[in-house]
This record gives sequence, C-alpha cells and structure tokens, in this order.
Amino acid sequence: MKTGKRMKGVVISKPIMYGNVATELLTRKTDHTHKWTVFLRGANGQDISYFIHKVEFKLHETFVNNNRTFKSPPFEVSETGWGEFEIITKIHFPPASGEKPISLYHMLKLYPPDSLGQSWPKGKPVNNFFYDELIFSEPTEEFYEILTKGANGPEIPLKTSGNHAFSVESEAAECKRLETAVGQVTGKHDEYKGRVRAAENEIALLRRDIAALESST
Ligand code: SLL
Repeated sequence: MKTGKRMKGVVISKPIMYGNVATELLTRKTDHTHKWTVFLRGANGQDISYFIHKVEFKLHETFVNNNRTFKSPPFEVSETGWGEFEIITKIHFPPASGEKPISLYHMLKLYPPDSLGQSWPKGKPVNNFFYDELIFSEPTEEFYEILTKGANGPEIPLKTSGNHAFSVESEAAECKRLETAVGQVTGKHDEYKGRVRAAENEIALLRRDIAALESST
C-alpha cells in the first residue's frame, strides 16, 4: 500500500560520481575538435539505477536533440563537438519516493588546465568529474524499501584503482592540497597586510613632514 509516510530521523546517502572525460580528435573531418562523455555513475562504479527513475542531460542548443533522457543505465551521453558549455543533469526519482528531481550543474571541460596546457600529451584524456552524495532525508517508506535494496552508505575503497577514482587515499591527498593552498593564501595575506602597514606608516611620516613644512612657512 502506498502511504507516502516519511521515516522520521532516517537519512540515506548514495555516493555518486558525475562529470566528463574529453579527448582531442587527432584527425578532424568537421569543425569538431573533441570527443567527450558526460556521465552519472555510482562513485564506485556500482549500480544506481534501482533508485533512479530517469536522468535527463540538457546539452547546449547547438546539439541536435539537446535533451537526452535515459530510463536505464548507463546514464551518459557521448558526443563530439567544438566548445565547452554547462550541462544540466536532472535526476528523477521513482514517483513513490515523493522526492523532487535533483539538478547537477556541470561545466563540460575539453581542455587541460591552463597551467598544464603546454605540456599536455596529445590525445591524453582530460578528466573533469567529481564525487558527491545524494542525500535522502526522511524518505517515504516506499522509497526506503527501494533505497535499501542496494549497497548503502558512502563507503569508498582505501586506495584508488582502475574502477575507483575516489578513495580514502585520494581524499587525504585532496585535503593535503587544500591545506597547502590555504597556507599559501594565508602567507600572501600576511605579506600584503605587512605591506599595507608599512605604507600606512610611511603615509603618517610624510603627513608629519608636510605638516612641519607647512607650519614653518
Ligand atoms: C562556446 N559558449 O562558444 C560555448 C558554446 C557549444 C558547443 C559551446 C556543437 C557540436 C555540433 C558544439 O560543440 N557546441 O555542432 O553538433 O564555446
């Protein structure tokens, strides 16, 4: 029986990975420069279709049939094209869930980061995908049944490997990178504060000199 009753205090999280990979086309027949795939998957490559009703990818209007809908996996679009643009991925859940669709906004990236542009090997794929979690707070009883059919929780493996782009190890490396960046920003901030203070002191001294000159004339 469909009650639509929600389960108080229950929160279920489903780890996902979404984004795109792109590779430069080395032989070109048109103005298309890259082939790319935008996708929504389980973070560990696991099945997520049992709690998803459909996935819509909204591409730039320069693409033929720019709204692509999938009711079964793989939830992905592979295309060739010439430009970067924002892709909206709208995830719909089964009607019994009572959940509103979730939209993810992803900037399709074709080119390597500017800092690496020069040294990027020809034909090497550009990866631009992310780990995230779909959080269901107080799901309906019907949806809870569905959600708990598959693997639960945001478990990720200890180490990164072929099928597992995200791991405890990659998370720790990302934290380290962020810490280093925060350290660099704090350092720069302190340096500029020091320079502002020195400039202010100099202004005060100059003002004093001006006042002394003015009062002696
Ligand atoms: C840009 N603002 O100018 C962006 C738009 C659109 C990319 C990029 C179409 C491919 C086709 C295509 O790649 N559009 O003709 O099917 O960079």
